[in-house]
Amino acid sequence: MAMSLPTVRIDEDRLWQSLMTMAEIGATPGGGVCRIALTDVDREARDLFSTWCRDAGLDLRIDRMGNIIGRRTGGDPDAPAVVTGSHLDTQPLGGRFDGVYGVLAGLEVMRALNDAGIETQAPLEVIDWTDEEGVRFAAGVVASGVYAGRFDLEYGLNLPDRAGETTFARELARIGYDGEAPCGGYPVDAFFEAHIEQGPILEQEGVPIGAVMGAQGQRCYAVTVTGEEGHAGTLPMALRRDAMVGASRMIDGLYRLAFDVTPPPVITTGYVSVRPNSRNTVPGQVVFSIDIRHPDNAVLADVCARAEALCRAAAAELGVDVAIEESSRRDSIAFDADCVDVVRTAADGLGLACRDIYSGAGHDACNLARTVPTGMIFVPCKGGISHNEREDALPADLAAGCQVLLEAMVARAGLA
Ligand code: HGY
Ligand code: MN
Ligand code: MN
Repeated sequence: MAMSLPTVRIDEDRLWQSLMTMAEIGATPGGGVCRIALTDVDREARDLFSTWCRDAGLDLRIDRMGNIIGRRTGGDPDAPAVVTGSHLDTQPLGGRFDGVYGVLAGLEVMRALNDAGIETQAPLEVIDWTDEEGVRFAAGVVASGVYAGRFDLEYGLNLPDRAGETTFARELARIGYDGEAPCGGYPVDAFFEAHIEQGPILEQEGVPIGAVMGAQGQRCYAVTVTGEEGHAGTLPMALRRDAMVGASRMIDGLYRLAFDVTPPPVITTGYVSVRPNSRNTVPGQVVFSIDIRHPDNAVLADVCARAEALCRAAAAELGVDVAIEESSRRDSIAFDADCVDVVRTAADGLGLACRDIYSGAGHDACNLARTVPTGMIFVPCKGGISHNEREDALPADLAAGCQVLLEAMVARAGLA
């Protein structure tokens, strides 16, 4: 397919400026962003995105999981839409591009088509998916999961936050994004997500576009280690049931396990909470997270079984109790061959080098791919750094990915 729209160019400066303006919301002293889902800062970002969508003439709706959907009608307004989007929420010490690039690149596609006076045959939509990162509620991508039919609505709305103080539904209502539109359950023609690679390959190879083939599988756990509180000065070591020592032994074992499998999984303990968390009390309870990922589902299952076994063995050795709760799981997923090809062809038509690539990170696209033809477009980020305040990307790379997104969406939607 030749380039379908030689005259329609996205505006690199407008895209960059939108990203920098959005990055001011939740800006951290280290140059990153903290916009945790369903906080007041998230609401501020949502409000700004909603205003920009309206300014671009999009019809705006909020669905039951708070997903914000900007719709640009087409020649056939009843045709299933070609959809794009990503997430505005971030990690606590997140970057200025993870997620937000995909949302604002989608908006820039709409703006560029407006400027050129082009109408597509199928409608286009751009979505901000609620709580992709899962920092406060469960293990992430829950709103796109409900939309794609992976989770039921009640499960999503009733999710407790990690502190056990509120629920997803209450926080949605508190920030005014408890929408009434149905969350999924209607036909969608295709979904494309533009995202920084969050890894080093594209930058190292000097390739501006990644045609994403799929994403690895993932399982997340919350592990509760229970011992007994005691006096740090009087309780003899031999009599202690120290939950911190138990958790430490398990976490170290999990780290070593990752180097004992080929090709290796990735295993991370990202949070630990200690009770009573006092210098001079032997910890009675420690709760920690486990995030295990691997491209091969069978290997992933085997690594998870070994991980659980080593936690139980450590507990038995130290005389503490252990409870292991799975908080989420997602099999590895392959994206739609036609959508992957549309991305490759769009890059080729623009004279942009493109290579097939596999995603180590999870994305909302992984949920959509279960029921909708889905593709992703990766662009380089500096040093492959992400989930880090130093996350960075070049305006030209972000613009190139956005131009490919425009071409891919129009190729799929057709011209009115
Ligand atoms: O965890 C992930 O892979 C995504 O960045 N939320
Ligand atoms: Mn992301
Ligand atoms: Mn992320």
